Amino acid sequence: MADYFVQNSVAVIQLNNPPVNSLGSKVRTAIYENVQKANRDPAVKGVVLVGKGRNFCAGADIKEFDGGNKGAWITDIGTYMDNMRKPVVAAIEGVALGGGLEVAMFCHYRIATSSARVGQPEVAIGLIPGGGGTVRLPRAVGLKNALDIIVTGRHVSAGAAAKMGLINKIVSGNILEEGIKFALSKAHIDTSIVCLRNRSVDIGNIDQIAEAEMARVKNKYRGFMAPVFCVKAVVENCRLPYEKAIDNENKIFMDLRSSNQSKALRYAFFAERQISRWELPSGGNYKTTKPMPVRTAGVIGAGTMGGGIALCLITSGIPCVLVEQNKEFLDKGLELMKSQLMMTVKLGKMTSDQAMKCWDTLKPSVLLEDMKTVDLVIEAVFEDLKLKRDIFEKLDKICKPETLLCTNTSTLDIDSIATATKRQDKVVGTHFFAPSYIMKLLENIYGTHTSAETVATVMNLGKRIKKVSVLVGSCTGFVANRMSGPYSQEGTFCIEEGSTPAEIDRALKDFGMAMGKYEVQDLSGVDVGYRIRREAARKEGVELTPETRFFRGERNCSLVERLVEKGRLGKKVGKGWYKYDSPSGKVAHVDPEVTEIIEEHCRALGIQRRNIGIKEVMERMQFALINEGFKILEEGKCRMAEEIDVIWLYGFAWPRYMGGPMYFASQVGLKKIYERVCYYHKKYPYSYHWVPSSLLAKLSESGLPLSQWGEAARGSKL
Ligand code: 3H9
Repeated sequence: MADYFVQNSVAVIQLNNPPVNSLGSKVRTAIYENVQKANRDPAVKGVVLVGKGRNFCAGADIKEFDGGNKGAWITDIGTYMDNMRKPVVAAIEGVALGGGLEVAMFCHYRIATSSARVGQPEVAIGLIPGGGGTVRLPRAVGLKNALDIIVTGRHVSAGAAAKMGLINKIVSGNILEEGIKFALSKAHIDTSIVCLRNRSVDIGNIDQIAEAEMARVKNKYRGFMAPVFCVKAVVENCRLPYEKAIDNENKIFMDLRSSNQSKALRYAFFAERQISRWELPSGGNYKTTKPMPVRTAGVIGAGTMGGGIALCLITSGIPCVLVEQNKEFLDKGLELMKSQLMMTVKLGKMTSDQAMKCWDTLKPSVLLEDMKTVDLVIEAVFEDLKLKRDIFEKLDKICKPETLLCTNTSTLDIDSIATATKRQDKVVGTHFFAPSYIMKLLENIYGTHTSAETVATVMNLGKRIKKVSVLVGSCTGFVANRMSGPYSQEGTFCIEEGSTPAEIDRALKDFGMAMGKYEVQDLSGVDVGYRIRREAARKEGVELTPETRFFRGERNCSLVERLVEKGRLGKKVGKGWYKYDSPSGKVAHVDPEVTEIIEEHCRALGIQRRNIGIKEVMERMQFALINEGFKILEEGKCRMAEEIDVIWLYGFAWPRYMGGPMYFASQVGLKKIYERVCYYHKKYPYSYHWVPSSLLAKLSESGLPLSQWGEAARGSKL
């Protein structure tokens, strides 16, 4: 857990808890015991704390938070070190985060390599620093810097930390050797002078700073508890004597640790890591399969999706050929891409020099033949099966035999596209979310013949272009859009039955969603889903109209048709579910005309509107999508509930402090959800999404935890 040896009269305590040297109880105890041992040994002149492997320490072992406290508590180690007269040096390589940075702040000195990063990221898992961070960091870097680091949880480079006074020296040699040298050089200096505990904080205009920061945080992190408590703790602790401040921090930390928000955020932290452990039902997994090298890539379609994808590639160092059908469309796409890239520069995420260099790696073209040398192509054209098949057939002939052919379809079956080629093993879905340059989610979809190597390559590509990649099986709408269907439909049925778009949007935002369902629909275009459904119906010889109550024997959501026919296509025309001052207007105003359209629609169809409570609306929207989530697990389209949750966190901005819809279901209780799904199924037999999932039925009786739902779906637990 922590190795101990003496070198050149310096005791070395080397944290040894792979993979990231987290501070589990055994590590804490080992540090405490070894520091005491070094202090007792008269031959030891100084102490170096260092990490084994790539990192100093990633903080507390988050997995231990669900149990009680065992072993030495971290601040006791700090108090002991504060009283040591031998210099203790933290020698930081990799990361010193959370409790890791706190341990480093117990030390009298901190040295680091230039690539090292430090930070207090506890806020991301619903906590405040709990090992003295809110007390010592302001003493090291001042109140304002400490607030920034603790509230944002951001990683700070060693260089920036040195400028703030948190790191005493940046070193370039071997970190352990440098640590020993540094400790010996400080052996004769009084440690009490440099001990952070003994420093005071300048609290000059603390009231003003606190008030401004609290207002900013409440607005920016709406719904999140931890950022508010971070401000509260730092400000209070700057005013309290050291011991009292530590007690205050400990109390807040413990309260947050047992809060539902922190539990959900900790779940999300591990869920995000678990989803990279993909496995194909046909064999092959993340451990056994190597990705193919992707040196160059191609994108077909320079529209908003294609252009955004091409930007993701070039800004991640992957040269890209971008093909459009004609020069006019290409130029239009390039214009938009350029403005997005300039925005990245304006936001300080890259220099204009770097942006120019990226731009030079883009090769715009109107010739599909220019795809002949690339390693991977992503097709991002209009959602039309015939068009996509046609492109894939051509690509199959043009591209190198080993080139992967990816489709950015959001709904179409992968096999139906793959069969247009003679390389079905190299065809895969890569579903980006709009706007594709910004949204973090990448839903990768395997078809019947997609090889493990192809999957490994797109999962790895996702990582390279800084997306969160989730692997799912092919079905209509895949996971994201398939689940969002019942959610949207139930909302709109509830409007027909008596609710309003504004009422629903308010409730969703109160729940924590970043935007309301109808605000989102206005933004993406009310007509988008309508056109897809209308086209599908036409192919079956059905003309969808606002009067169509049933389609394929199922209750049809025809209110949307009514809106589209009245020209309310969304924000792009200044009116949809809401009205806007202009297509670029920020504020969505409730429009009495929409109320009239809804009422007229209900009269025409004989729908009796009633006083529908918002509780029922939320239950119907959320339980319908959860029921669909269980069907997805049941059909093996996902391997674990965590995959569904990550898709909702990143694709639909589900509030992270609610974990995701499946985690939310585990908190509500599956028995209750199953009963309500059965109730609505009886009440609305023509809405197929209310047919209860058989997996949900079984799990509602089993009491199995969420982590085992995937296995249960595969039949090994129930
Ligand atoms: C805290 O410190 C509270 C204190 O104030 C008070 C008490 C002392 N615990 O992300 P990766 C695992 S709260 C347990 O894939 P990377 C992770 O699950 C803590 N496990 O690698 C994964 O396991 P697996 C504050 C942890 O190189 C493996 O390590 N600290 C922890 O992309 C590799 O992780 C944080 O919040 C942990 N603390 O990124 C830091 N950290 O292989 C959280 C990682 O089984 N950690 N694991 O899936 C991180 O930000 C990143 O993991 C890190 C490495 C940057 C360290």
